[in-house]
Amino acid sequence: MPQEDKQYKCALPSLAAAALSFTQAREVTGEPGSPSATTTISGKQLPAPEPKFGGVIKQDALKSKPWWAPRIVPPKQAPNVLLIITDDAGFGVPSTFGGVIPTPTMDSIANEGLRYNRVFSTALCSPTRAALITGRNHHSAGFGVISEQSTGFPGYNSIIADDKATIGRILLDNGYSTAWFGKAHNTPAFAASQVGPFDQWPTGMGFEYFYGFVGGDANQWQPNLFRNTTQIYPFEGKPEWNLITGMADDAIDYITRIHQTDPGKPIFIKYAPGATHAPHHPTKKWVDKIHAMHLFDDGYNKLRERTFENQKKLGVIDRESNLTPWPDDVLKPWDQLSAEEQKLFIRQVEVFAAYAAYNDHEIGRVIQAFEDLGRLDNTLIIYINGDNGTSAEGGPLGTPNEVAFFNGVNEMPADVQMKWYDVWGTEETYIHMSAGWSWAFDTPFDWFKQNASRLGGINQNMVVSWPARIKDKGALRKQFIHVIDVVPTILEATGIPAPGEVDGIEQAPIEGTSFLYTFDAKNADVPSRHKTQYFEMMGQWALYDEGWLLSTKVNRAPWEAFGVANPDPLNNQVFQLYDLTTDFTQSNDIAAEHPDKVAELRKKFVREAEKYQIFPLDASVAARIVAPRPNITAAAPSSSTRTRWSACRKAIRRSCSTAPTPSPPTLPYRKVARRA
Ligand SMILES: [Ca+2]
Repeated sequence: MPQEDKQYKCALPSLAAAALSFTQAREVTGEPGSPSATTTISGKQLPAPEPKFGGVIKQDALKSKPWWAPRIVPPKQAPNVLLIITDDAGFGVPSTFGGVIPTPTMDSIANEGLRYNRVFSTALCSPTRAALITGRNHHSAGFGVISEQSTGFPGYNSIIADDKATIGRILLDNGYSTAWFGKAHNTPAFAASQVGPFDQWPTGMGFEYFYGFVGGDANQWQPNLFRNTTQIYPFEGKPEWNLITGMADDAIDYITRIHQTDPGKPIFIKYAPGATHAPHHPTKKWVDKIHAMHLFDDGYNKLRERTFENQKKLGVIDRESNLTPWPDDVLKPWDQLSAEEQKLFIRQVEVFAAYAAYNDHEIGRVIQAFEDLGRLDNTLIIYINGDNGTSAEGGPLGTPNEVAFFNGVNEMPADVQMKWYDVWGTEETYIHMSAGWSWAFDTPFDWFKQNASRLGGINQNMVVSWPARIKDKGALRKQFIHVIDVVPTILEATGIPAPGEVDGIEQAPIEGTSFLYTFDAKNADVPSRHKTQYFEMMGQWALYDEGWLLSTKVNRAPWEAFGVANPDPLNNQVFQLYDLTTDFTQSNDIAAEHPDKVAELRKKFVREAEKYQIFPLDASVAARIVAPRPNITAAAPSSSTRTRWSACRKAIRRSCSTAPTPSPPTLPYRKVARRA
């Protein structure tokens, strides 16, 4: 037990001097030993060690003196923190950054605070989210890829090790209320059932309350929904029910409940809606509203040009930027599509846009709850658009059933898809849109989700507000920021240190860099403090270093997941080099002019790879989905009384990756699930 944590309860004179310096930093209120006393903690050791009893114990209570340990509270003025991250949305989606889809909530946060145009993800869902909650790189946190592709290496096993406690745990042990709403994609697939273990469910990672789904995506009409670790079915008998609204309602309830019980207690919420990951499931009201706006009638090439012009006008990209060219060899230009394809694709994108707009609206209701309770002024809101670029996993044609992609079916012709035209977005579909739209939603960049070497896969955007602290309202920040920087920023904002030890386990260093300095107008244009960053996803990689970006050339489209993988992803690459300080859109490859820089950055990538457990590199995609991994039933004796469905129907619903694999029953799936 470190001495610093003993001091506030220790009466021994020999320790008094040593304790003094820490006492000064600690905020204590109330009479020590009284039931109402509070204290902050040093935070170096979590949980804070039990204080020594400071009263007097005799054989008789009348002659004894009671003593209560002080309640642990965060530093005075520590803000509420609302951390919002949406799913599968590229730079050109929100209106806040020049997109055509109305996102007034994000606009208003930008106007009340700051917008950031160089915020980077890892190119994929749970890797970004592991980095976001731990402040460590995704391979460091065991999430080189999603858990559904996990392999038995420290960088890829989808296990967040005990030496990397999450921001939820740190804030909880420092006196915050902590909650997580929406997508939980950092639970290993092999722990996502009712036998657990639950240490890597949100409630096991420092979030006192969880309301959401476990896995990569969810049917928003009938989700695999949990409250803490108990599955719930609030949608039964309510055909209008939708998770986007359901989770906003539940978050508002939660905030209100905490506030009414203890108005002084700061709240930390991770808010992670399923939108806009497939399936796109907005309400009809929002589909009708977007349809009436006719935003997409002239096709995806025009959408791209219009978005680019908006971005320049708004000043959210450099005005001298070049628009990256349309990939005619990958995606058919709009005017070469058949009339039927155009009709179908417009329907696809309107439902996607409705989903994005609906989601932003519901996020606005959660923010309003802070305002209604008078708590918005001291609330730090971090709203990140997308955990990766827009998804192209629907392939060039889109699909009425995303799961078809996971099974290698990604070319369903338009005339077949038209059978779902009228029900697109309802519970009868599990949809994805044409990749042409996805490309346009990543404007001004190219490529998509999964592409870790292209800005279309990794360059997100973000807005941040904190009325009590950020005064440079409506301004833009261009510093390089990565999702690993969010944890150290929250810690600096709250005045809480990164712990050296949690549950007796020494903690690995935080790898991100706080961007709190960018909150001040005087630092608007200072160079980024985050100097170097690697990117790696399924064998495609890049290295950012003080404005330079070394990229491996894209060698497969995201929907081509079933081919032969590159056997030597470290060396068997075409290298491209960009100067992002003058080339905002990564459109001018200068590798041929700077061979020394290319060589230097390649070496640097190897050093980063060794440091952050990126090796062994693996370029396979689908092959890893079926790789052997721990299984909740692997050690169990085979039993004729258990079927695939009885093992998973309640716990997993539509994603039964952890279940044994005998033949499924002949009953239609939904009937089996409903009957259970
Ligand atoms: Ca995602």
